[in-house]
Amino acid sequence: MSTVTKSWLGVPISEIRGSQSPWGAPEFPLVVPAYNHSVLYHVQNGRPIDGDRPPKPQIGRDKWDHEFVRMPCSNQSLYPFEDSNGDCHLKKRWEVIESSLWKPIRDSRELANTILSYNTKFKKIWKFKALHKLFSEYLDEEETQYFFDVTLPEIAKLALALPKLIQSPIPLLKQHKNYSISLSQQQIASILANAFFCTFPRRNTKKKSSEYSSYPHINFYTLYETDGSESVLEKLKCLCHYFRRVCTKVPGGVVTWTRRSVPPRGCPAWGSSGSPLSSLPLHVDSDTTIEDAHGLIQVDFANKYLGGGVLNYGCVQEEIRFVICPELMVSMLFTEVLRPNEALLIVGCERYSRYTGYASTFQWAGDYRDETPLDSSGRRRCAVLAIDALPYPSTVQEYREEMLTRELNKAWIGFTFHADPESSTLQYPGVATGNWGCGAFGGSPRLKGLLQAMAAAQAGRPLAYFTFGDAELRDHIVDVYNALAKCGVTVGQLYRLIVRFSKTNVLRSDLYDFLHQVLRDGEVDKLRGTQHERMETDSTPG
Ligand code: AR6
Repeated sequence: MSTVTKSWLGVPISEIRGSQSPWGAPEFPLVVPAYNHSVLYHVQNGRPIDGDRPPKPQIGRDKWDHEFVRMPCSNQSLYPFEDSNGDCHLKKRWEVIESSLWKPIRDSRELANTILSYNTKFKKIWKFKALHKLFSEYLDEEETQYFFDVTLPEIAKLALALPKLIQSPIPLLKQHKNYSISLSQQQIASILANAFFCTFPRRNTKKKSSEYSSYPHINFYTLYETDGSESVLEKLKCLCHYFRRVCTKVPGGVVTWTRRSVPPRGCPAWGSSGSPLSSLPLHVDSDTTIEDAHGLIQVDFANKYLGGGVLNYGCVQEEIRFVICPELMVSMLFTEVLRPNEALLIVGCERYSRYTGYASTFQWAGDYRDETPLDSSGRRRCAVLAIDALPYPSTVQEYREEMLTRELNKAWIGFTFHADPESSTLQYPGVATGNWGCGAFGGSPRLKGLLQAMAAAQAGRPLAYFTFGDAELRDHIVDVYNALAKCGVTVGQLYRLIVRFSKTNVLRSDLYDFLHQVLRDGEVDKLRGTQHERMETDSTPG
């Protein structure tokens, strides 16, 4: 008889989703054009999109200012070009892009020259090392041939279709804004084709004084400029695969981006929160990855500059997610750097690639057919929540009270997306997360696990925590959570216990040992007293 050991503890995943099926939870709000929602395609009397044929573009007028993405095809996009006498003239850049992309491109040298033909300032700077390495050393000859013969001409067509496919301006998702943008997958493909050919104006510099210094990179040149380490080349394979797929059959769905910004006074007073931890359905799994937690709100361990190092050397959770689901990369076109009290939710992206490995061992592992159903607005029922933790050079810093509050607020702002703050019942779907801030950012999973559980309990959202292969962490999180829940500990009490730990014990003992000890000593009863006093003081009129 074989013994099957399960990889999870806590409640079954169906309790996190709110149903047996991954798709049983309520849908997110429909796509409806509004003062706070720009829909770049035509929505016909709210008619649902079937997902088979791409919707038509919304008609509008180009805007060339600080509120909107400056488009490469704008009539106002001018660029200095030298004539044969060496004199400089301003020319419409799109005309140059058009004439360059219509010409055949037979190898990576010609591709590099094409890109430089409308980025002339970088002629002596950009070397395209990774691009050359990919096509002349890494891929086999047949694959390279297929790319230049078949895929690349289609990517060029897709890029050149931009003015036809996007006819109304794309607003920037600026700081302090609560705003949504919806684009069709076809529009997204055209944007990414332009990013591939590095056509977006004013996006090739990161100087502090430059217009887009507070936005991520979008033109792919930063990736081409790396030294072409294996993980970079594998990321490029994922991106080429995406183009092969969308060029073969244009996807017909749509994707919505929503930025949420909550002023600090709108965040919970953590020290006096009376939400019981026992109200939180918690599922902890050591084997599954976040992207496979279908139907849940999947956390992206983000950089405040969305995408992090995806167009560079980065190859951890966020970057991998972005290359297997490249539609997420469009966030980088319009999302200004996230503030501490902001989060971004992306609903509807499709996954195109499989992968193996992680970081330096990351590899593209072939095509992925995404079977996620569409919602009534034509979006895949996949929600990716970008929240950025802070990087911590030391444990002591991570435990500082303002840092604890910062991370709690950040997680809570993300977890309460589209939640009903008045509702006392659980809000579905739940959240799928894990060691947020604990890899590249150096945080501690034992602390971040509890902080995210507190934010979820406060938000009324069930939580699935994926420990990424760490069975011991899984067991410890569940042990400490069960002990806290059994003693009726509230979010506020736990917050104060962590603050106490941070003031005395951080360098000497372990947070979970400390909490177990406190519970054994019956100190929670004393805390109950202080919480009562504190709540009374909070409500005493000044
Ligand atoms: N599913 C579940 N857990 C995962 C997965 C996954 N697919 N991938 C990784 N983990 P990290 P951070 C676990 O370093 O510390 C990027 O450059 C694994 O235990 O990606 O928040 C961003 O752009 C891993 O060690 O997130 C930011 O700049 C841990 O999650 C920065 O990294 C943390 O993954 C964010 O760093």
